Amino acid sequence: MAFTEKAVVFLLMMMAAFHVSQAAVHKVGDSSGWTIIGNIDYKKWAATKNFQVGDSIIFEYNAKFHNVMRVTHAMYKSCNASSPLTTMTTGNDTIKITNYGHHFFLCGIPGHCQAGQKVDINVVKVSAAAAPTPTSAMASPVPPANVPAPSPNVASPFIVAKGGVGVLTLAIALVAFLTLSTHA
Ligand SMILES: [Cu+2]
Repeated sequence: MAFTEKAVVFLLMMMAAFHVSQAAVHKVGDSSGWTIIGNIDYKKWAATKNFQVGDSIIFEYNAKFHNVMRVTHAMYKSCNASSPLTTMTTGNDTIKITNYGHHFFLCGIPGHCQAGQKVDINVVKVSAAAAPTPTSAMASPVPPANVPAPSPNVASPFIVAKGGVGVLTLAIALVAFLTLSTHA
């Protein structure tokens, strides 16, 4: 392999590493959006996603017919829309995930939640094995990717975790690059 090829491989690996650290945007229901038409299985939709702190969730819908209510687990289970934690009504609502755990949403229009217009966004904590300590991240010659932080008080643990994953991938890429160089 020529040096330029190896450089390209390394660059691609770098890009992959930075991609890991990028905050994602998840549109609820994908192209269908937030609706009761088509019997969309939002549980199934959520199961295919990997939600992380720092990601954004977008609810897109016709504001004449739907809304978005953030509710508790009990309210989610029973489709109780009487006292939501927050209500959004613009038809294009973005929620930034700032903490781990379950985030429950439903449509507050009578009958819609019962018809399946409810979603449980479960944000799983990055495992300890996947996220190296801040010390190892600081020892790395490559600075972690710049991740837009939600707000100062919740930002620090998130940056460490996300930056840590990026740095780990970078380290793997570096090792792969060195291996390629040695075996040329
Ligand atoms: Cu609705």
